[in-house]
Amino acid sequence: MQKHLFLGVEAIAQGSIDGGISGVYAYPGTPSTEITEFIQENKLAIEKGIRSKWSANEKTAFEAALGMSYAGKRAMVCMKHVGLNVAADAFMNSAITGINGGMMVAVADDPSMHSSQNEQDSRFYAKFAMIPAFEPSNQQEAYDMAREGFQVSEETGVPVMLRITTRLAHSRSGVERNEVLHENELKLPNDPNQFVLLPANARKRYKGLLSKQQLFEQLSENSKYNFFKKGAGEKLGIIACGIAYNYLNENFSEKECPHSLLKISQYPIPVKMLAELEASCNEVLVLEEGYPLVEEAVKGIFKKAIKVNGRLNRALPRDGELNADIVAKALGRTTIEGPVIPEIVVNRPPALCQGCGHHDMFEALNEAVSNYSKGRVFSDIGCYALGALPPYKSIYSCVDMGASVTMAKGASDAGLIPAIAVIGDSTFTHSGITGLLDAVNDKSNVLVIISDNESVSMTGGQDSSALGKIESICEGVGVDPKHIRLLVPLHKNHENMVQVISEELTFDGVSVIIFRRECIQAKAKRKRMGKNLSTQN
Ligand SMILES: Cc1ncc(C[n+]2csc(CCOP(=O)(O)OP(=O)(O)O)c2C)c(N)n1
Ligand code: SF4
Repeated sequence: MQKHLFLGVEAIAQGSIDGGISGVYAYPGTPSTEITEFIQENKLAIEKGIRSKWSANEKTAFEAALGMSYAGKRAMVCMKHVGLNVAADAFMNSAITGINGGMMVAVADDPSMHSSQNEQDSRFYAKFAMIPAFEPSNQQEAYDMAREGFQVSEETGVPVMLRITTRLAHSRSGVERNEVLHENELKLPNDPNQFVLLPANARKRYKGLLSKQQLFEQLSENSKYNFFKKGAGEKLGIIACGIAYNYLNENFSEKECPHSLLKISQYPIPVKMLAELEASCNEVLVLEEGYPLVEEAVKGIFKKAIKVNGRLNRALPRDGELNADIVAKALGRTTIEGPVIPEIVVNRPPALCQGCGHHDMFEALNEAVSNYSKGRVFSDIGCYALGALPPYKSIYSCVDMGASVTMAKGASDAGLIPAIAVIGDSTFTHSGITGLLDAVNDKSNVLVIISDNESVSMTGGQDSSALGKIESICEGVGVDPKHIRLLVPLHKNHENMVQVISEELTFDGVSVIIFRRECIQAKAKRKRMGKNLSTQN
């Protein structure tokens, strides 16, 4: 059969199309973005009319997917790991409502924080919500799990999680496709109260979720993605989860792994298989990408005193990604070190593109705030967060999406004057609007700068939900139209920009300055694709 050379994210996208989804809902975030982009551009998905536009944030995406599932159809929701924090309320409750059409939560974690604020491990969320989770060890498994996961969701009655990490998301391997499954027909839930989480009903449904835990364990014990294999050696047993199984195999490509091995790619942990491993060795090494979830759990499950090696006892580094060499070292095998990097080759920090409007904005902002001491500009997450680095060093916070507005508001409440927020257009509609509403309701003394480059640039120039709507949103939440100012961030406008910022800094109340100029990278991409900016959304 013909093989396709798919990235992990593409394998998930193709698997979900072949698995019969009627819609994908997502907000961009590395390393998950290309799952949705693949579906948006895929010929079969377009022919089938699979719904695939970007959502305003991960919570709206999650709830829309749950709504599609309510209507009986199969739906996937995709996000990066921190996006699951935003969707967490809906996510936790969806385990209790359960699903109607199959629902998959595809989450991409970013250990080593290549492009993230933290390296949290989404498997904990699956455990927290008490739902089954899949963790592929390669691209073929990613495809198969995405294709079959909707059926598992329908059989168990709960959403299932598909968790990947950066290397699997962004590396390629051959994938064999399977037959394309039909989409579900529209069908309402049999129980009209299923999705009504009023306390009396929620209590009943929660007991139902608890009673399914045994079934989830059985599915893990019988999963084709999990297995136990007894090795020749008596001493060491290995537990390899997800992509760590691949790293282990890389170490034994020339011969069989001599150790007893438990591969885990479906959770909850298969406890019976774990008992077989326990019986076969007297020391265990746990290889898992992310936090020590399995490592902590097995200590409470093993019946005999058995030494557990892993991240907690530093047999492996406590943080960051694993790789084949790290695994080799933990196994006491020799590794071949590459050449030492000469001192002249230094890491270059990321920088704003030449010609980016953010340069002009920070130059004007720095000049306008130069009369005040440092530490008064709160930023958000987007390309403009690079304003924390030289040469601008303009901003003093970057915490989570939307936090610029609310942190500036809190600092202003504490008496910090002036308190300034810098937020991008996409982040503003993701979670800045409600913070602005708080500031308006409290008559806080804040200046909110919205850097509107008319795209979601940091993640590759996706369409922004904010396009053409920012002024009316600000007015709608109650900002005085006299204090909603529009500027074009160009060098020739520098004096005027400094003047407008200085004026608004003297205003005691909520003011908004919109810096509007399209991101030059997004503009080039849009032109290549023959798209018109005004018709994007
Ligand atoms: C909860 C969450 N979701 C997604 C991301 C990934 N992400 C980082 S910045 C960003 C959007 C930035 O867009 P915008 O605010 O318009 O700024 P720009 O990069 O265009 O300047 C996204 C989606 C994230 N860090 N956190
Ligand atoms: S991608 Fe766009 S917004 Fe980001 S730095 Fe480059 S030009 Fe600026």
